[in-house]
Amino acid sequence: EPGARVPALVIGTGYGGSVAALRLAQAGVDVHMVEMGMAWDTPGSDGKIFANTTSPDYRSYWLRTRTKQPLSNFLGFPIDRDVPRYTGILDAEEMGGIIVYQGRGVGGGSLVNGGMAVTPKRENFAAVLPSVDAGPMYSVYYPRANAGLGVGTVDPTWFETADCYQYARVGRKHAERSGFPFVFVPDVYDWDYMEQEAAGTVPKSALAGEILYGNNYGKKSLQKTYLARAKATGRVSVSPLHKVTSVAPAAGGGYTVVIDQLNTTGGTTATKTVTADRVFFAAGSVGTSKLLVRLKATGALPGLNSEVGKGWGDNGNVMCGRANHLWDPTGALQSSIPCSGIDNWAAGGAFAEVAPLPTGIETYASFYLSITKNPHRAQFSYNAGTGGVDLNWQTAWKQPSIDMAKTIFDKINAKEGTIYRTDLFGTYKIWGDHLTYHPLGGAVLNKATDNYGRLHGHPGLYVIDGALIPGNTSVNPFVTITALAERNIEAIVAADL
Ligand code: FAE
Repeated sequence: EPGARVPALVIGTGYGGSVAALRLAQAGVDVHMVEMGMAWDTPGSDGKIFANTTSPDYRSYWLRTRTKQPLSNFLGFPIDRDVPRYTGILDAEEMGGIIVYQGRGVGGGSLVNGGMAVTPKRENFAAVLPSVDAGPMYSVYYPRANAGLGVGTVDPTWFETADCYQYARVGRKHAERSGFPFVFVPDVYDWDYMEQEAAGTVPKSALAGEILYGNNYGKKSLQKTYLARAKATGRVSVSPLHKVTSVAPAAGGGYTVVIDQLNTTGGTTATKTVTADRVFFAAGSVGTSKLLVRLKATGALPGLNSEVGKGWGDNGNVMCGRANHLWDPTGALQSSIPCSGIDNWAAGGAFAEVAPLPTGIETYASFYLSITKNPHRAQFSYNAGTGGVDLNWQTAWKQPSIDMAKTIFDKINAKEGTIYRTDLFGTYKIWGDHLTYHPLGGAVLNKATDNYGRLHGHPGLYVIDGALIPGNTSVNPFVTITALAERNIEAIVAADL
């Protein structure tokens, strides 16, 4: 309520925010979570909470009047369409040289993501988080995160015969024929539920192509895991459609937090002010970075150091498709939840997810999202003219990612006698190099903060999300974001409360 004082305020309800809320509440602290997106707990007129990927509607995009699909074209035809402006679930945020996709709503990215829950190889960890001791991460915090998230792996026996994973078996065959290690990728999707979908005994979600705009069944989003446990403590409240716009030291100690209440077309219906003893920035890499950069530049948080806004990367994301021969169909039915990948990190700097192309028709296409060792790092800066925050990422900075992905796919194409698809991202365009699903960094651990996420210069302010991670995790990021949050909040609860 306006004017209230809260012991702990968490900005955002994604992975970092959900871990912070649960562990603070378990330590006896009352927590208030502020989320700019919707609650996503009420069905629309079609009886479903979430829209299907094949038929985007008002629920699909954050305040856009036209869809911005990651695959913009199919067979040469543009597939974007008009939608009503609404506080929908997927934000395609255009940041200069790159489109950054993010989830909006209670659960953050867990609402829209593929659920791929990958722990980096331990030998790669020192490059991911150089200041963090790997020992406790791998013995305590990664296991804790995996358990809390409900991570599991496809039953390898079922995988061999499931129609919906023919595309993954073709991906495996081509990877192995070219000598690349093929790996199963764990996921938070309920694998038993997916088997029941395939058997036709339950309503379909993964097998109905649901993913980008939410899964109505089967996916264990944060709403079903960390956030459910946090709410069950009785100490956590959540305000959806509320956006934090300012945090500044309060006269009597603590911080004054200014919050806009939004309506579903994005308008502000009220502005509220609360005081918080502690504030946890968990608005995601972009959300947290933009807030901190603006608050430093405008003098609201003058003590923040010059590392704020730096060290941002795209996790080296790049996408491509390959056109298979007619004897290698990938299946008309494809599970929207990927279950496998090709690991060429050590030799070529690329880890490629064998991704679905759930169009409902046979496409003879293999589709891949690669995570690469892209070295480029961008910086957020305040734009006094617009009052906004810009990111200086250059589109050309994707070239190293393309080169690394080619270490896998040029070889496979040569071996199979196949070519790249040129119809998925425009006309005659091979590489999906215009986007990232994995924004990381902007308030890097042990630089903008101490080694546990305490922001320098303002005691009681913390960063606890993907902004802490300097640009790359070598695999999909949310398990690392969750495990790091578990590590940091344990230290904060022990020492600061
Ligand atoms: P995040 O989950 O983004 O949560 C931040 C929350 O803060 C959001 O709900 C925002 O709406 C909210 N917020 C932002 N600004 C404000 C403000 N000013 N006031 C109030 N609330 C605010 O942050 N990762 C994987 O590991 N595996 C995958 O399979 C995978 N697939 C993906 C697919 C898609 C399409 C996308 C978009 C992402 C995918 N990711 C995947 C990335 C993953 O979802 C992402 O790294 C995490 O969600 C980031 O977690 P954070 O806690 O940093």
